[in-house]
Amino acid sequence: HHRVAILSSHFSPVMASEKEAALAATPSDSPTIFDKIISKELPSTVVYEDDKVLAFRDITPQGPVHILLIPKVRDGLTGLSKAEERHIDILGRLLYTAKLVAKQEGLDEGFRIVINDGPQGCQSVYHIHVHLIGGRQMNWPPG
Ligand code: TR5
Repeated sequence: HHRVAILSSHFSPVMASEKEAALAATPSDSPTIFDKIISKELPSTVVYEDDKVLAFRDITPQGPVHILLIPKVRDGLTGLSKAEERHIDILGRLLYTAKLVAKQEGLDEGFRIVINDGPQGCQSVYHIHVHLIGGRQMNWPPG
């Protein structure tokens, strides 16, 4: 039993995270873990904060730098596919802030921006977020 647990966690990290995404993949308007990060009820490593945007380090980094940028108020923006005209300002602000944070993190050679959407996009948290990943050579196409 113990051995099975070790094998499954050691040899199936991709399957585990895909399963996690699939399990969490029911798009929902319920509060998410990010609300607790915004309220500081849960600790996170904040790298940038203003009145509209919070940026903090991803707990499972996919590169030397992996930061999530989120709107402090979700306002129905569970994912990019739910964007309405009223979200145009915050969407622009998230991307512009990603550029500022990339500079702050010294990602002068480049970086990757990702927004996962929905089950097929492997979205696992239904509070829109921009991934900023860098500090290593990226590959294309993504998985
Ligand atoms: O899969 P998508 O695109 O929805 O991205 C969600 C991201 O949130 C993943 O990269 C997770 O690693 C990240 N995540 C999940 C949690 C978490 C986090 N990043 C920082 N801190 C976190 N806490 C405290 N708890 C999480 N469940």
